[in-house]
Amino acid sequence: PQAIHLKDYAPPPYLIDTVDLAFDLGEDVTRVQSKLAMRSNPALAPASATGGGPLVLDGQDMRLVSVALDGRALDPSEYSVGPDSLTLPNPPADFILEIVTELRPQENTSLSGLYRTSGNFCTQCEAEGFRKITYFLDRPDVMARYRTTITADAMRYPVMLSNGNLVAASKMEADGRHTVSWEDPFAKPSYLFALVAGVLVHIEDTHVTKSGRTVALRIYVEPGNQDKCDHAMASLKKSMTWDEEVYGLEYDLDIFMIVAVGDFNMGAMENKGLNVFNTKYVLAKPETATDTDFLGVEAVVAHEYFHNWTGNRVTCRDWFQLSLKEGLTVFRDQEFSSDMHSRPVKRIADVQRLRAAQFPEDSGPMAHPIRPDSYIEINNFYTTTVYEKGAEVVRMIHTLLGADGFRKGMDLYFQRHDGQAVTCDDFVAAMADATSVDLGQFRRWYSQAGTPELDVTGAHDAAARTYRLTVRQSCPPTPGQPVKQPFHIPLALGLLDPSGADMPLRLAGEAAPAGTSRVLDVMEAEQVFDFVDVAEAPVPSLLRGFSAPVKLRFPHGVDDLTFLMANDSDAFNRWEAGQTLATRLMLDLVADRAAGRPLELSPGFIAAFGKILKDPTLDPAFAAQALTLPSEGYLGQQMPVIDVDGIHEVRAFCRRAIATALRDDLIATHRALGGNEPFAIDAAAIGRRSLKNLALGYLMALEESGREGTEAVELCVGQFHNAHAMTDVIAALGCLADTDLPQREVALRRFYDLWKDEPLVVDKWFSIQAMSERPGTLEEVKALLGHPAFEIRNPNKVYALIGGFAGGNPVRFHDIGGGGYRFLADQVLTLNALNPQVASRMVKMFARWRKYDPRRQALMRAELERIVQTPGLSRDVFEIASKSLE
Ligand code: B3K
Ligand code: ZN
Repeated sequence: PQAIHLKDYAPPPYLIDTVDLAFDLGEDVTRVQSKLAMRSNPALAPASATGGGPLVLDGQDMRLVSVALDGRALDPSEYSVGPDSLTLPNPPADFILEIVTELRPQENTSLSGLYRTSGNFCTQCEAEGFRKITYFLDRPDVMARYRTTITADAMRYPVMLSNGNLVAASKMEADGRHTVSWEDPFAKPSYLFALVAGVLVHIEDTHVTKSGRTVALRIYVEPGNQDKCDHAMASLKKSMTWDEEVYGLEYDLDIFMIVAVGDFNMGAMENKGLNVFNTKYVLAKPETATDTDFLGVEAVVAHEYFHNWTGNRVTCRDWFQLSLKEGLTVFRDQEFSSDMHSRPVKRIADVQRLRAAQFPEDSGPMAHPIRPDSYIEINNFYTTTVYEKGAEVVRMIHTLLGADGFRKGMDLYFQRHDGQAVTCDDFVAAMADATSVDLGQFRRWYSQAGTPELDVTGAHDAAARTYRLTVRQSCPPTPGQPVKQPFHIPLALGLLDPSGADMPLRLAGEAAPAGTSRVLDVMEAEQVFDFVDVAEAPVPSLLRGFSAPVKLRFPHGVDDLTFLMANDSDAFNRWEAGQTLATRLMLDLVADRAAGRPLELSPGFIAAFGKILKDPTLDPAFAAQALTLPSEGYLGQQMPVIDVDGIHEVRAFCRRAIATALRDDLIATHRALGGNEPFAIDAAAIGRRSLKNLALGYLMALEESGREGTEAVELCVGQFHNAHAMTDVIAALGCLADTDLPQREVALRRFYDLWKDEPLVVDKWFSIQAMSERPGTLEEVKALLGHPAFEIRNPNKVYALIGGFAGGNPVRFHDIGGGGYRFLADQVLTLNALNPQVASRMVKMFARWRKYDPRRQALMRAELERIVQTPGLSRDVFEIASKSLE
């Protein structure tokens, strides 16, 4: 397979002004007629009678039936068809092209293009699925106006939807079929096209925009799911209001539709006026969805809605610019969720996610800049780097410009580029031009991969009353980028005086202090910042709010970290200080264990935990985050060679030590928060549930310790059987799943029996078993592949069972016997033939094989080699597996 490079970008030789599509949906064959109004691209050369040279249309996995140019049917000698293209050697400057193709959606297991889900028809066109529907210039810089006509059996497909507004609908004809037409007045790239047809029910609401237009809002689901749509609808309405208030952006069509489907490769898709969602991000009611699910629905509904402006009205010139829409839209959905709930709690969750997934990607074989330079398969670049690090880059611009400056930049961006397909450079230029902030050096964030590292030291001079911070930045090499230029890093900080208060901050040369928390511009490889009027040695609070996606090192002592945990005015850094302390202590214990020394957890650390647990003034949601030990994955990242078993054992040891010491407080916390209060999905109620379930988790760490554990097991089993909210049920079931108690099987069986008709709940049942730390988990996972509820063609099932095991169960997946690796490779090869995008997500779990000990390295490497050598590999899997081996 060939790599595609950003530097080779060339504008399209032809443009398409309008697209008329007619779908005839059939059980066996679906026929698509496409009528394109085309002309040679005037931006390229003065229009000539001979047109713009050869026209190469993208297309694959279809049968071409006919081609006509300006009404004349072409003879097959007048064009050529390849496996992924249709070429007309020399069309005129201006013409109508009519193409008829035939597809078999029922055989399309890739879930890209037109496919079937639960008997319904559905499309997914981003990034390159439209070319599986008809021959087209399937690239985002070709924007056209679409009219879509759909004909199908009226009984089987009573609902037929496409982008834009409904312009015509027929009654059932004599042949039992009916027809509808939709028209989208906004020019869009082909990746935003959508069609849905089938048996669907909907709930409906309206939103009145700030300027007074009424928009119809509809959420379509399969019959039986109407009772799980209210939260998605409420989230949509909040998103629409938020975008009006914060960015002045209104919705632009008369109707906005969401359709939830059970078979979907990712979370959701922002098709113009017709978002298609994975059911996971629509369906939610307290009995079936956890708090995490509710928050996920809200965030993804908002994300897809926000794309209407950041992605659809202004789209990407090419797929290298993906972060233009994704980084910006993730930033917007993060800010929305922060405004809806608790800002620090959301920030902590987002940073945890970045560290858990993006930092490893950025230091592994697949590391790439947020604007990649090349790809083999674009679907492999919908990464946490493009999305989450992309959002961090936008957040840094927001920090550098301030909220008002950022808004001015957004206004200018839309003023300049509405209706266009543009680049990341265009976005940065709008931000800089609107505010005259120099973002020249900042642009390196778009071109350089890798997580920068900041080494900071501080020196107080009591006589001179100064405090000098020395900041050194570096960035490790990444594939193709051995040497990096310094980044422009916004470093937010404060200095705490011995009482714990923020000191006024005045840099040498400044006339007066400017605030107590400020942002330094770190631009050089090494830079000093001199603060004056610093009477006593301060404790610095650095990178407040995680102001840049970097790794920060500062030689804080244990006392300083404990002090920051208790006093920092920046909530994120209070949490961070605790995590830094815990990480340090736990890594020391891993070393102790490796050296055969006995393990002991610092009593001071346990006491600090106890203080947080008992502090009635703390937000319970924040307390739950502060009392969560760094994950096994995060600890592993801090080691040169990941000690899989050592980390697992030490983390379990620390949980037991904390639970033993704080047992009574944990029980009290669980009891105080444990009543079956009426369910609410606000930040306060979510926070109380998370602290309660954190306490339960710790208590269940005592389960093996005889009498002490009995009460914990009773609490847990009681919660499992009596709780109404899925959050509480799942928390208890998750604890039981790690045990060998007889109640484990009882609970798992009961849970399945209760919920076997709710696929999303069954997914939870699969993933809880896949993530069990019990030694026999791999065998259970293999057996579950044969369970009647498991379906390898359904991405959610694969992510729950196979992904849950390989991605969420480090100690069992990385078992030294290699059985976990063999299992994953087998599944990758099965999936490769069915659904390359899903297969590729699974094979990524091998990418960091070099971080392990020689024995595990050899085992993983052998599996990657077996995969690469398999004939018929998709580009998706080939790219990840081969780059992982490089
Ligand atoms: N834009 C889609 C992702 C499409 C992924 C294609 N492989 C969802 C989103 O980011 O909103
Ligand atoms: Zn997106």
